[in-house]
Amino acid sequence: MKICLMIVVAAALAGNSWALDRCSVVRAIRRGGLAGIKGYSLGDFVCLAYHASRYDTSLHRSPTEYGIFQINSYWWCDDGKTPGRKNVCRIPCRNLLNTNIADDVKCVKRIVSDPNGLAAWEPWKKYCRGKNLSSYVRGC
Ligand SMILES: *[C@@H]1O[C@H](CO)[C@@H](O)[C@H](O)[C@H]1NC(C)=O
Ligand SMILES: [Ca+2]
Repeated sequence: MKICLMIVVAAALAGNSWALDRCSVVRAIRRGGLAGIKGYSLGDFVCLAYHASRYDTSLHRSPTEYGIFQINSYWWCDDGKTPGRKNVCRIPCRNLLNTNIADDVKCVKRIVSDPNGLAAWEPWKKYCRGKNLSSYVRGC
């Protein structure tokens, strides 16, 4: 039992990632009031989070993309190093890598208000736009 637990802990540390479950993502997006903006559904935002990061709030594989929505450090957050960064969301990029995604959702709300809307995200265009997204919100 103890060994079992140690293996689980070691695996979690080695993986260094923190994925939320789907319904937690649904709830945070709902609370943030994203659904309905510019005609986008709750499913559009959940689908985006899934295809951007697989709900991994710690994802930071590219040096300029942060967290569950892969928010970019040129326009939206301050990582203290991206040249010319605008920090439109007024947030340190590291705050986009923790498991509280209320602030991430708030930043998405700002990003979506731009003319491109969700088309700012390639994964949304590729996997979510025009698709039946009911499975992303089912049961939550
Ligand atoms: C979307 O898919 C679900 C089953 O996965 C189905 O029940 C529903 O009718 C579909 N909606 C549309 C608009 O096709
Ligand atoms: Ca956060």
